[in-house]
Amino acid sequence: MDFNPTSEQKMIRDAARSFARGKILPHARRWDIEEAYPRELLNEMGKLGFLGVPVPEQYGGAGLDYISEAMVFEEIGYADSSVRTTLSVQMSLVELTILAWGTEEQKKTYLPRLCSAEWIGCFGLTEPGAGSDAGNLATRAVRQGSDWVLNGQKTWISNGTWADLAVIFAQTEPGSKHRGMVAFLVETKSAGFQTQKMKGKLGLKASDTGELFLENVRVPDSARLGEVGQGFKIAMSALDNGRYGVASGCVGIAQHALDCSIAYSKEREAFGKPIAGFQLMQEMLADLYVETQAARLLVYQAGMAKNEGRKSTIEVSVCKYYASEVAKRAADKAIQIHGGYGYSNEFAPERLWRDARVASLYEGTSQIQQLILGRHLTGIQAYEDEVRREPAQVG
Ligand code: COS
Repeated sequence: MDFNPTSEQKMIRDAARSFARGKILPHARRWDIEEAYPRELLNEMGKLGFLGVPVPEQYGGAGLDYISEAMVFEEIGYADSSVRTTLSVQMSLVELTILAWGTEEQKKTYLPRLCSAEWIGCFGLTEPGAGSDAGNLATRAVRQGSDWVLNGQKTWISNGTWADLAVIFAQTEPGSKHRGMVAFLVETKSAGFQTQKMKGKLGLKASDTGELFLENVRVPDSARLGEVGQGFKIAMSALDNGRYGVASGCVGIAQHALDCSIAYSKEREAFGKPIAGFQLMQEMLADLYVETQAARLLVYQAGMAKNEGRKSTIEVSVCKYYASEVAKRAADKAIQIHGGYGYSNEFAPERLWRDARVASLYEGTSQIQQLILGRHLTGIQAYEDEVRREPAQVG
């Protein structure tokens, strides 16, 4: 076990840090207020290799390891979780899913475009009536000759209105639950494919979130990802990557909360002294530091499993659960340390707090992670009706 980053990992981390602190952080507050960031930012990140970190070079990626990927997510997430969310969906949920399940043709066609940000991808699993219960899809896929016809609606889709390519999950046999699920790579310019922006989010305001509407969208059988009946497994294995990205981004939120709290507490005076010297402040800073570092190490533990090519579901659930809860607590503590100023968008903690909130909802709630871990520890499957009582998903 070695906790020291390799020279390659250091290089990509430093490049991501300098890009994030120079080109994202100074604008994050404005983008949050304007509820958008410039699409061209992604092209710049594509050129630097941040959009295809673990994708092999032959498909246009950077060919690096999963710890490097986590470091990029942490650095971008430190600056702006909206931008990190775009990156997570693009890299973890779309590219890595095509890499794992796609045909050679699909990999060659789509991965270089996605790694360079020429194309944007989204992940169409969540529906108005299916969030945590991801096997309960209403979107239908019906075979017609050599084509498939897709009908349905997806909601809370990150990158939804920007996307050129959507991974769409659908049901082939209603009533068969996850056994009849199938996945497709659907180009969003296809006839019958429409999107609509979702507004009014608490956080991640600058990120693109949309609804997808599929009305008689016809795709060839060659657009199918994996086999009919493998859709649920594809979705779950994709989430093993997606949740890892969310957890890494949460470490970035927590680190930002810690850094700005240290800086503020050394500057701000009360009772004639910098508040950093008061022990109750130091207690909060110490907790922030320990929890951030613990979350980071749990992310690296999952990254090591991924680097070794092992199934990482458990390690990923552990770090997603912990890091997303830590990010919320850290942002909350940062507000407390900043006092009244923490309640204003003039300072970072307010945005960190709003952005952190979604992390224990999307890509599997904290309760879903507990359920996965509970099953793992006891060997007992949760009761079906318990799964259905989960709150609605954001994804
Ligand atoms: N990787 C590969 N396959 C997996 C898997 C994983 N991580 N997790 C489950 N599977 C497979 C199982 O092996 C099983 O296969 P068989 O039918 O061949 O035995 C199948 O998928 C069904 O698994 P399971 O019985 O565990 O499914 P459940 O319906 O009980 O669902 C939960 C399990 C609740 C954990 C799952 O539905 C889930 O993660 N829900 C949350 C979805 C989510 O995160 N949504 C967020 C929006 S998407 S951005």
